[in-house]
Amino acid sequence: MNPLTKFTTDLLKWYEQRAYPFFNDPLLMPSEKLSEFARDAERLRHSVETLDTELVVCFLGNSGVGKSTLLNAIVDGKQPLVPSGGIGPLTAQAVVVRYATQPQLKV
Ligand SMILES: Nc1nc2c(ncn2[C@@H]2O[C@H](COP(=O)(O)OP(=O)(O)O)[C@@H](O)[C@H]2O)c(=O)[nH]1
Ligand SMILES: [Mg+2]
Repeated sequence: MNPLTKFTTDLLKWYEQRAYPFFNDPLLMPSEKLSEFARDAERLRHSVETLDTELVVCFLGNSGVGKSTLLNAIVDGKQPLVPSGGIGPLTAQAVVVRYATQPQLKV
């Protein structure tokens, strides 16, 4: 489980087991506020479920507009991931870049 998923899951558990029972008292918390918390918790639960699913981002554009440069800067910034700045299309084929614990190249 990634650290953010664990943190959020723990937070939700704390909310359900500790905070909600405490605040579920009209003298302490107006019911509209409690409903707002319930909506926030539901949104957070949904985010946790989708956190580990792959998010596909597509870079499209004419040759030489800076797609590869941008991708390299976003992913690492030090080591180039895809070639950039040459003459003509360098990555004319569709290239898929994915996170992996070990560097690898599949053709
Ligand atoms: N001035 C400027 N040049 C850029 C920028 N991004 C990329 N370049 C240059 O544009 C050229 C082509 O970039 P590249 O990333 O290979 O383009 P791609 O064909 O879209 O992947 C390279 O010489 C880059 O240095 C930018 O934001 N500003
Ligand atoms: Mg390119």
